[in-house]
Amino acid sequence: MRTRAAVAVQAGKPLEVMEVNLAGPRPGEVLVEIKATGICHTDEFTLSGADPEGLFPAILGHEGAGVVLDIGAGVTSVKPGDHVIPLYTPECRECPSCLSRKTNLCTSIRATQGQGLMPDGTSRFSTLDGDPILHYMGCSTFANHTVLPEIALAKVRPDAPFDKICYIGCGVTTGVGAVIHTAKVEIGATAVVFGLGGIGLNVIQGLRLAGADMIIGVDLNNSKKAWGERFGMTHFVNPAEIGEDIVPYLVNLTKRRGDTIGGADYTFDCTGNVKVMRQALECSHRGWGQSIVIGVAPAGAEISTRPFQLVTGRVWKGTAFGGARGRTDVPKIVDWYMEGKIEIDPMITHLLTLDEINKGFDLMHAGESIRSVVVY
Ligand code: NAD
Ligand code: AHE
Ligand code: ZN
Repeated sequence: MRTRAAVAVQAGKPLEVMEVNLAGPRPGEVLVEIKATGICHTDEFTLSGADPEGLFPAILGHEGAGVVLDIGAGVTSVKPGDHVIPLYTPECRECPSCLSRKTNLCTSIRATQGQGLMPDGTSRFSTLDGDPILHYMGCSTFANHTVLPEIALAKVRPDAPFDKICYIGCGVTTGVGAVIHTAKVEIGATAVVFGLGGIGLNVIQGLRLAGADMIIGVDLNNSKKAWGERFGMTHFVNPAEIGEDIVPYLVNLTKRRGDTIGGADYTFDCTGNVKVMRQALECSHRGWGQSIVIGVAPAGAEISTRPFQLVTGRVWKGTAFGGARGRTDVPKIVDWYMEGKIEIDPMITHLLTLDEINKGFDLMHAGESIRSVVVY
């Protein structure tokens, strides 16, 4: 079949909206009509050329929601008409990683996914001239129709709106999940969130859900203060305006109830900046502070700190997709949204057509959007 897609032809160039060929689902695969897709900072990261795994030409996008149109041989868990969210972290429930119960990082198709290919080593997308176009993160939601492995689809309730739940395909699950699955934040905790964008605000609403007492947001953009407060932030700090080093400032701010050491119980990097990752670790509490790396850093970037920071009990952790097991946890997060336990609507600041998709990247660069969503 033919479908319309925004193709990343070359690193650093705007996406090109065009008709492309899409081959039907092979065994174990599913054809999905994408109804809506968010634009995540990671799409921008790959398009910019900073992603060591970035390949071109490719159809980016990994934060979608849609409807199953057709299934390949052997597919049993979804059928035409089902509403689904694509999963860049699949859940096969059979590989050593899934069976370990220690990680959400299913490894069954990661190698081909990183090469922009389906598990059989081929692409379903091609130009109208027949040249292959690569998949991206196994999802390619910047195409109106896409093919995914069955294990990379979460079946969700049919009454949930596509233009909101697409955000659960990455940002919401990553932010809320980092709090609940990765950090396992407890009632009464203190926390610092660096970067109040599409991910950081979801960390903040996850902290509110978990019952944290003190939720400090850190951002260079003062317009993020009101955004953070909207979702439960209790204190805002702009590092450019405090006139001192951010680490001792935050350590002092978190001294409470007779604790003269200071430091947050949990800190989260949602910037992708390795200097910020170090600040986040070093402002976590001596003896037990946990610092969670969510941001994705460019090729060649490295983190550093004095080993003494770890010797004295701070823990540096990372999280992908908020530690969520997609087919198990994503339908539950959709339920939380539909039951009003978490908010999504106010964070979707811009609705765009596919033809306007590059505007979504411009809004992100200008710091004007939280989430732009393309509706097909
Ligand atoms: P975003 O652009 O919406 O937000 C980033 C925020 O960080 C902005 O508000 C910006 O002003 C702020 N910021 C930038 N530099 C800063 C600094 N030095 N100090 C304080 N604040 C600073 O991006 P997003 O969509 O929220 O994504 C955030 C990061 O998370 C990206 O690196 C993205 O690739 C990554 N990400 C990771 C996962 C995962 O599974 N680990 C999932 C999704 C996104
Ligand atoms: N390809 C990059 C890393 C990109 C990355 O870390 N991706 C996150 C999801 S970001 C979603 O917005 C992730 O899930 N990583 C785990 C994985 O297996 O890719 C690089 O540096 O090579
Ligand atoms: Zn993402």
